[in-house]
Amino acid sequence: MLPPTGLSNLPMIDDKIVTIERFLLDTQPESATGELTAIFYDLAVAGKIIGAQTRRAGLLDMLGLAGQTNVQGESQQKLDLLADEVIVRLNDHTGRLAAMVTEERKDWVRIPEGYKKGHYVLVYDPLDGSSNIDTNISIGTIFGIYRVLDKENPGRLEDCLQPGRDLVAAGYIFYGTSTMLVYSAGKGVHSFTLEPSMGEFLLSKENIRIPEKPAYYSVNHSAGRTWCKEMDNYISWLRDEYEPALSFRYIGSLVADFHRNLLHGGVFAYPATPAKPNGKIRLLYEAAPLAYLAEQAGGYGSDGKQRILDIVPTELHQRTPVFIGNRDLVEKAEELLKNC
Ligand code: FDP
Repeated sequence: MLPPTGLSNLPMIDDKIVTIERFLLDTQPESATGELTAIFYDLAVAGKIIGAQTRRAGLLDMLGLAGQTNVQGESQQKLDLLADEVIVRLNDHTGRLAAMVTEERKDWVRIPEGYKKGHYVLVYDPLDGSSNIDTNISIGTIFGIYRVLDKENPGRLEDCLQPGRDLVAAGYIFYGTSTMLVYSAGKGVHSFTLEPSMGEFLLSKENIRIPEKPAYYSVNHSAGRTWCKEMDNYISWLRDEYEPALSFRYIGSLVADFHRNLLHGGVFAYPATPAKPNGKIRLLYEAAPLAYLAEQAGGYGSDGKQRILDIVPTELHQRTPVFIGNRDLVEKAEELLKNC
């Protein structure tokens, strides 16, 4: 049955319009305190603010470099700093978090004096793919949420250095042709699309599964001249042997590449090279949350030798090679790269 006129342009599931707030409340376990749900809701608000600023960036002279470099020595874009500030200011006083780790700050973020510490830790990359901002390419915010290790003594470095297998939830907010929030709290992957005139995230896909037949492989081919020969073999296998034939797509904006491969099937690879022995992608707030989402959607994430979710971080800003996507495509990387 066609929905009544005027509703046909709203995302609906089984003829129902479901807001993110409704979905979060309806799907939280009975025993839940509501703390995690509230963190999600604040992240959705952050997504609305960052999405709005991203769209206005060209008008407001927010594009371009802010004249500083972050902890990885990369130039910080003005929007990176703004996105980071939005997330900290929305979350540091709510009493739900005990610590935050962000790509933009060298040390982990403490809860300011005078505010209660909560039981969760938020790790995030406020604006991933930011080297693409100036050219109007889709970018995103990636996040992961952990429980503190000791509720009696919350907010320590150890709380921040947990392996991805202990994530309570993870997701990303994607600033593309529309703004989308995609998350999992351990029971499937769900996406919400921002209805811009109402400012509401509406459920657009429930229980996303990576299609069994993948469509794409994504890697920066220009790094190929320095790959080990096993990596060359892997790429040849993807390009020349895999059936059905895969198409090559690489945006160079991780959330955008991951999102496309999640919906259409495929693998995103950022391998090690002699110049970048640990690749480029950060373990804590990029690789682990996306590997968690991939596994929740029936896929897999590996560093080429082991499951990404089993890597215990020793540093906040540690990098890792990544292969994330359909399980068979990622397992083939592990098989071929054993001796790389
Ligand atoms: P960016 O430097 O623009 O922030 O992790 C950072 C990242 O982008 C990813 O979003 C992206 O997948 C990757 O780097 C692109 O790196 P290359 O330009 O080396 O391919």
